[in-house]
Amino acid sequence: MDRRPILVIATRNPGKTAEIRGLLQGFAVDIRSLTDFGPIPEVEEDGTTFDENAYKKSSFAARVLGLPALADDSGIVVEALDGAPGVHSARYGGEGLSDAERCRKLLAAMNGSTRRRAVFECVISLAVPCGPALTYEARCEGLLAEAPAGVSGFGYDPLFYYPPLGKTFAQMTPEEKNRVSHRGKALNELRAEFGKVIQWIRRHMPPDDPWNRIPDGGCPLPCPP
Ligand code: ITT
Repeated sequence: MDRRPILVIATRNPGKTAEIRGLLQGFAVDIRSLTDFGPIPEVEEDGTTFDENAYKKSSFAARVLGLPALADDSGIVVEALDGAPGVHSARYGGEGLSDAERCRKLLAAMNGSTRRRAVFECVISLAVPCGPALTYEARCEGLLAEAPAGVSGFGYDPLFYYPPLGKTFAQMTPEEKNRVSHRGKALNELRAEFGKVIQWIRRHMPPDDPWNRIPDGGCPLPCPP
């Protein structure tokens, strides 16, 4: 039986799950996603900031499952649209649209504007069942392309042109995107202090929890490359 401590990735977005799993690879932690636990009620993401929504998702999952949970709230903030879609990125244009339809909707809203600056923002919240949470946040600045380009990634990746590499997120390999993206940067901060994060989780979990059976001293888990 796997006795490694469990960390839940509290997202229903498969694109995010894949990226977060990739970024947390190499740690001796059993990473589970919400789909590993059967039906769990959905949290209403009615916060006005990425921060609020990230905490809502992580603390809800941690409380319901009794396990440390990591959530991501993110979105694309477009200057010419006064910050839209922002926290509403996942449902921009209405429920039930595909990623491609949302991209088309965003391009149509830009109506040929020459102001193309856009920022991807991400807040990662890691909560324990008794309530407290750690927060990491990062952003990535770029431009909205005039037309979709590339097939990798998810969401608005085909529209997000990153000038330093001369391509959209959807034209990058996962490794390239992770090095520069909002999510990659936020999770790299977490990775950089993973030893401390583990100590923090341990203090908030019961003494007999697998998190508290990690040996004491130094970085208690194998560090990623
Ligand atoms: P969860 O709440 O279950 O995590 P979600 O997709 O609803 O999934 P958000 O509320 O955080 O997540 O919405 C984020 C949306 O922003 C996401 O659905 C994409 O449309 C977009 N987005 C965020 N990060 C992105 C990225 O790296 N590439 C492309 N689009 C991204």
